[in-house]
Amino acid sequence: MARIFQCGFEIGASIAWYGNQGSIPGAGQLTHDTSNPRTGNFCMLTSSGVSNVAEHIFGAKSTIYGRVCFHYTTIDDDGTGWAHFMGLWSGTAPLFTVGINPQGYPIVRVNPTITSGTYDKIGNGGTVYTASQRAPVNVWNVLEFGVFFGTSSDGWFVLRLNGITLISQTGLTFNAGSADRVRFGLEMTSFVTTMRIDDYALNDTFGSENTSWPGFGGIVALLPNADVDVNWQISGGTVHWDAVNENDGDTSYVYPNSANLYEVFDVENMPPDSTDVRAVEVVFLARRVAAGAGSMVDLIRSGTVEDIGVTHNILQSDVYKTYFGKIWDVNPDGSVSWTVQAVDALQVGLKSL
Ligand SMILES: [Ca+2]
Ligand SMILES: [Ca+2]
Ligand SMILES: [Ca+2]
Repeated sequence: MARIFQCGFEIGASIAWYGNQGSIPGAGQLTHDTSNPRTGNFCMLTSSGVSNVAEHIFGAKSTIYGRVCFHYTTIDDDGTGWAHFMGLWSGTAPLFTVGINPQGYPIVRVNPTITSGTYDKIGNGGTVYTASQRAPVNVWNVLEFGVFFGTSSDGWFVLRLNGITLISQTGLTFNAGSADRVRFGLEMTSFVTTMRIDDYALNDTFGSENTSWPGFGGIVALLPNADVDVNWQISGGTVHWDAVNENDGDTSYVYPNSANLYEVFDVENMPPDSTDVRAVEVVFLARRVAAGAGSMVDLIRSGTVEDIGVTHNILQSDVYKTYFGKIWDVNPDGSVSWTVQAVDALQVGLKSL
């Protein structure tokens, strides 16, 4: 484990993002948009006050490096609000929040609090640290941080904007020694602008890859484009990959009618200008229509190696939800760094349990 979370909103449209079944009462679905994403086909967008937040649980981490990219159109010199992009939490306690203020200065909140208003899903209040440099408008900005959740005046964080360190703070005492989840999306109040968000990445410090600053990379979707080993039932078509390469609700989909059935596809190649691959993840949409069994596992096949991901207990729901799979930091075929060629040859899929 090294990359512990990533999201480029690449499945698109109005999806409830509940990660690995973490949920936030009252939180809205994230609004996706195809206009001017930083990378890939989609970003998150809003043009007014909003509280669209989802949660993903990754397990307790004492040191985290992260990235979120944002694009906004208007500086409000009189505004008193904020836009929050991400909060790192320990259970029900927020520890660390990043965002910007209406004047365009990045902000960090340490030990933020939860208020009773609408904008309480990521974290508010706490000790606020404000960067000394504005983020430029009408360009994609890369906001990165490193944070150590020390609980006895040994905590620290560093904040970078577009590769430049703007805040470096030590001597902090956090309310908990680790974060186990991220709340991501957008909370914006008293701040009128068009705000886009894209390309979240969180790394821990373990393993051989993705152990520090995420850098300026981005996330692209490689959609299924050929059937390889398809054994599920299909509705709304005859070619399996074509039923699962878009977000069209119940118009076309596949479903297993018994356990231990593979549904494996080839996927699109990397974009032609790609030079480096940092991680691979299988992300999919699913819903369960009735009570009963609904478990599946994500998997990849690389070379002659099949590697099984994480077990997903699909939620019974009227709407499709997004499921984040295992993140492979290295190619399981040889435990080596990914190459563009290896990803071009990759097969991905699910197996019913
Ligand atoms: Ca994107
Ligand atoms: Ca479909
Ligand atoms: Ca391919």
